[in-house]
Amino acid sequence: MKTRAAIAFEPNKPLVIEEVDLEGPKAGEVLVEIMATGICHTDAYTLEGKDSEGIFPSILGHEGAGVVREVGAGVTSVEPGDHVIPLYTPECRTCKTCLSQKSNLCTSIRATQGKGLMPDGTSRFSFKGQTLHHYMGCSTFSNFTVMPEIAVAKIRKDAPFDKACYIGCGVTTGVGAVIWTAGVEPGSNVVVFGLGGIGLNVIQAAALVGADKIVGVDINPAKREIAEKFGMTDFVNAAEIGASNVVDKLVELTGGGADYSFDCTGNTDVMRQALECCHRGWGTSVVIGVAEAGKEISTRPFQLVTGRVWKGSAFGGARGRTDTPKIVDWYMDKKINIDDLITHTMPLEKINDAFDLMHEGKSIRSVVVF
Ligand code: NAD
Ligand code: AHE
Ligand code: ZN
Repeated sequence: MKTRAAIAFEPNKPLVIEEVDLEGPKAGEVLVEIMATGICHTDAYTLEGKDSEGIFPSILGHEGAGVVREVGAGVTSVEPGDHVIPLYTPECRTCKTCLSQKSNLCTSIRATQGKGLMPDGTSRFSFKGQTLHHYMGCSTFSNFTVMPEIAVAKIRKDAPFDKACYIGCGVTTGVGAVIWTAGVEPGSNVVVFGLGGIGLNVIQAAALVGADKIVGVDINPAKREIAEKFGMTDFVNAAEIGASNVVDKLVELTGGGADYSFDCTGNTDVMRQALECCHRGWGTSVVIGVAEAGKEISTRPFQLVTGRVWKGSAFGGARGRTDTPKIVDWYMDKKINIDDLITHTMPLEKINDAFDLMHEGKSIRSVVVF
């Protein structure tokens, strides 16, 4: 079939909207009509050539929602007409990791996914005879995409696509990091670095679980107002006070250090600040931000010897098919606010504007509606 898609032909060039060719689903796969997709900073990072797994040409996008239109042989868990969220972290429920229940990082198709291919080692997308690669197993910047059955979460049909798509990455990543990765307890002092599409979800989840102080750190003061609306109690403008003063300021504000901190910037210097602002003896820092290829984190080992814990979180630690539908319920039950974080919606033809708005610090989330 033909489908409209935004193609990333090469790094640092605008996406190009074209009619591309899409092969139908093979055994264990489903054809999904993407109704809406968010644009996450990770899409921008890959488009900028910063992702060591970035492949061109490809169809980016990993934050979608849509409808199953066709299923391949042997598919049993979904059927045409089901509403789904594509999962870049699938849940096969049979691999060592899924069975361990210790992590959400299902390994069953990770190798081919990282090469921009379906589990059988081929791509379903092409343009004028040239292979186009899949991205994070999703490629939601296409009106239709093919996904492995284990990589779609079936969700309720009354959830609006233009909001539910954000649960495909940003909402689940931020909320899940607080609830599942960190396990933030009521009364905790929390510090959040980067008040964007992820950080604001960390803030709303910290408020939801009853955190005491929720300190937000950003270099863009325009983020302050919305962060306060989502539960931030204190704001630190890192650009104003200077990077070298950030840790001292946060230790002072939290009365000795954060119980939990979260990096939602992808900047490795900020990751260090996030660890070092944690309370001696127990403070835990969660790396959510994705750093550029070749970057490394560092700190004095003494920071860990004295009890601080450094950990990371992918997709908020959420088990895709099990947990994502729950987050949709929380949204529909008004326990979490998604509407106010979606600052811009646009047709596919305007998708490059979403990247500009993100880089200019003018959007929280942009959503393309097909
Ligand atoms: P965003 O662009 O919406 O927000 C980033 C924010 O960080 C902005 O408000 C920006 O002003 C702020 N910032 C930049 N430099 C800073 C600094 N030095 N100090 C403080 N704040 C600073 O991006 P997003 O969509 O929220 O994504 C945030 C990060 O999370 C990205 O690295 C993205 O790739 C990553 N991410 C990771 C996962 C995961 O599963 N681990 C999932 C989604 C996104
Ligand atoms: N491909 C990069 C790493 C990118 C990365 O860490 N991705 C996150 C999700 S970001 C969503 O916006 C993730 O889930 N990672 C786990 C995984 O298995 O990819 C690199 O460094 O090679
Ligand atoms: Zn993302």
